[in-house]
Amino acid sequence: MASRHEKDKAVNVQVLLRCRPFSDDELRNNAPQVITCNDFQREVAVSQSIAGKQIDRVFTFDKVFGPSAKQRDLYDQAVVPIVNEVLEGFNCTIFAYGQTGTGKTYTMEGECRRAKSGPKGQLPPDAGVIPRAVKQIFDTLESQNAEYSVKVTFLELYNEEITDLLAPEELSKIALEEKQKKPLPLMEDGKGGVLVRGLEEEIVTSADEIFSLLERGSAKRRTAETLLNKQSSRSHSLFSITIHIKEATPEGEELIKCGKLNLVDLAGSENISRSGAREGRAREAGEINKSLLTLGRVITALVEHLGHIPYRDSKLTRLLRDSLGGRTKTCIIATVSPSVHCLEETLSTLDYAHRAKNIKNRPEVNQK
Ligand code: ADP
Ligand code: ZZD
Repeated sequence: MASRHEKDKAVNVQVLLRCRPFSDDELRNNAPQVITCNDFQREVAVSQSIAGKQIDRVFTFDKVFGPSAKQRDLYDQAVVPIVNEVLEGFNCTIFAYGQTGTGKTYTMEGECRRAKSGPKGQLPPDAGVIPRAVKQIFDTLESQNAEYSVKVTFLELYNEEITDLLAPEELSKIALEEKQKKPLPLMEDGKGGVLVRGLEEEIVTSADEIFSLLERGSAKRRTAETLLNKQSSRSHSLFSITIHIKEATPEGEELIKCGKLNLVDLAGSENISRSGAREGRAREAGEINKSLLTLGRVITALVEHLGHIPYRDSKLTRLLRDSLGGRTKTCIIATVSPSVHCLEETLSTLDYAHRAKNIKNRPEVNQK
């Protein structure tokens, strides 16, 4: 039986909702708006009128970011505290979940359209969670006088195969296809976790160094996408940053704090539409996204307290097992479009995200 003390440590997965603004296309076509965000009340209202009847549904989340919320607003309000916990020695994970085109990559990575013109040492306004977290981590580490080390990994999961986005680029199609035949294997690490054998772990000493690695990663992803005809909406990406900080206790003993931040950009949620007909056709086409499907099943098993949690059924859930009912602090950012044209998928995203609020984790500091 779990002691009362242990029970008290259980914390729910935090679920945030972000609704993107209308795109220029949607504005031109006067797409009707069906989503209304009340950031202050943490509520999202979905309104539609069917055959003259008005239907309204309201969902409440831990935080809501409406169309006018900027990258910086979301980061400052939702991510700064998470990164601080990583610096305190917790493991934390942020997932972006939603239909393709709703802003998962914009939220997690961002864009750097006007990056070059910006003042040195500052991020472009469209920078997403990854570059901002990297900057916050190094700004903090550099302002303290403790010894530290930082390492990063960046991988892509496509069709249950892992590709290393940081491995030095091989530009030829043949080299890429060769590599693709030998995707990196997942192995048990003997400590209850898993590791990706052969994954490049880059030890980095500055934010700028990570930014050049990200550039290499993005370029590699684009090349692979084109050459191998990948459909990016079906891939998951996982950027991880691990920090070790050496501290002295007041008694003069040495203490090593270790924190890890996982930033996950999931495949488009339309890839697992609940519609049976679509699933049937998709399955024939070999398009079922096993990892996304298993993620949904793991969440169901956790919130319904089923005895068996099917972590082992996909690479994604094996890699991120500890984030789902384990000792990692987890946050899900669900992304939606305001337009009526996305209504069905939006409702499915809202239901999925709302249900995930019931997952409980028991975060623990890693300390040696
Ligand atoms: P996804 O990764 O979910 O497929 P993207 O991140 O590619 O979606 O976003 C789709 C488009 O919408 C991109 O052009 C992106 O710049 C834009 N976009 C998404 N979210 C926002 C936002 N919150 N503010 C402004 N533009 C956004
Ligand atoms: N979303 C863009 C990359 C893309 O899909 O290509 S934006 C951020 C996190 C992880 C990887 C890339 C980035 C990105 C970037 C773009 C170009 C070169 C390097 C990195 C980025 C965006 C804003 C600030 C910093 C990095």
